[in-house]
Amino acid sequence: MLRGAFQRSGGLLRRTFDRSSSTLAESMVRAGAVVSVPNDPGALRDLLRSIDRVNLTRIESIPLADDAQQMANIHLEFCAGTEEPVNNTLENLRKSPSAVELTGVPWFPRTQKDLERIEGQTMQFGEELEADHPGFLDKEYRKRRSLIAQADKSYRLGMKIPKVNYVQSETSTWKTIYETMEPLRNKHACREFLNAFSAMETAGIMKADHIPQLQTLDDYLNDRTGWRIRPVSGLVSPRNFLNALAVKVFHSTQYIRHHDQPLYTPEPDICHEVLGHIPMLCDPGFAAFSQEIGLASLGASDDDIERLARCYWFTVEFGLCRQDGQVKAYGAGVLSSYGEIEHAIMGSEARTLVDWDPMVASQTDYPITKYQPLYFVANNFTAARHKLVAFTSKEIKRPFGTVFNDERNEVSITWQG
Ligand code: HBI
Ligand code: NLE
Ligand code: FE
Repeated sequence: MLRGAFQRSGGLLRRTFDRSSSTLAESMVRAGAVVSVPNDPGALRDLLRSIDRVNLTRIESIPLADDAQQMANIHLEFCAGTEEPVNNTLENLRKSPSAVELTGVPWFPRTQKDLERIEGQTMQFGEELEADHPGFLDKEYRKRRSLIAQADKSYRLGMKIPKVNYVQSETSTWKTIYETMEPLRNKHACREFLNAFSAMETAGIMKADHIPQLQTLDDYLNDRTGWRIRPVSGLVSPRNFLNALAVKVFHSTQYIRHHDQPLYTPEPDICHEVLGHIPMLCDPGFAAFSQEIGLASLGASDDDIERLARCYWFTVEFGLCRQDGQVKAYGAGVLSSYGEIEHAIMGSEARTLVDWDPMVASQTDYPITKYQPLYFVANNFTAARHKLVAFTSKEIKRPFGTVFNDERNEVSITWQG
């Protein structure tokens, strides 16, 4: 059971990994293992002999269900500059007489600080515009974007998020979206969104003629639900993106879409993040739902990451819900596109609505460059989360469970043996 032990770059949506920005820490080969050893004297010592020529970065016992339990379960993580010693250690562990059961698990964060290890890793799509993008041939636009990207790339934990001095044309794109969206949002957005949005307007953070700075939003959001924003220069791999949700971190872009096509862009941009995601993350029920997807993604196999990414897409990005007998929008991709919101809510012939069902969503493909043909409709975020938990606890195959410890602000591992 050692397949998928390495942290791999995700290939979903056929975007490739940009390694040019890797620093030394990021180019380490990392692996983890959850090892079951007999609860006998000497067993742990035998196990540790297996660990050779790698840096042991975590060794932690997983709490036993009770003292009489025969097996102790240990979560190990280690890294090295090349694959060979890491492979060798996994091989040794597998042969160790004490390791009754061993499963290689991809590296995953347990705290916000752990995310330092994935800093600076983005996928190419976000930074190198593709040929059909309105900004592809616009040299000025491209220059501007890479300037903003450069600042975000050098962001490290603990720093203030780089401030962007948006120029007049950028502010005017924002204003167009903000104002065009206003009546649509009041008509079609769910109540959680509208409450959060008007609170932000009252606080002076949301307004039509000024793009808010991510640092301001980070402080505001952290006060409400304990979530943090990390600036990022483009797309993060699905695994890293979902893993971060488990520790209440949302990766956010800071550049803005091309001014020629404000009504819809396939990429995330500052308008999508701020007019879609951030208000929703101020709602505790929705935040808990998002975090649950993240918790399920920790140490999951590549296949399961893909299934969870689909669940994420059909809820956090493009989810609809029922409120007072009407269909409303809560997905950020719907809330940030004045083209798509009308299509989603009113376009009766052009799209299909089905009840939120994670099993179905996890198997359904979606287009990423046009309006969605299919939307899932939830009843409320608590019910939606319960359905998700029922699905992940049955369908996501891992040798352990993950829960968030609010007091310690970190993920705890539980044994489900
Ligand atoms: N990266 N920066 C960024 N923003 C996203 O919204 C995003 C991402 N990577 C993957 C992703 N979204 C999802 O669609 C899933 O694949 C998890
Ligand atoms: N289509 C959305 C918008 O135009 O705001 C962005 C979606 C990002 C996944
Ligand atoms: Fe998004």
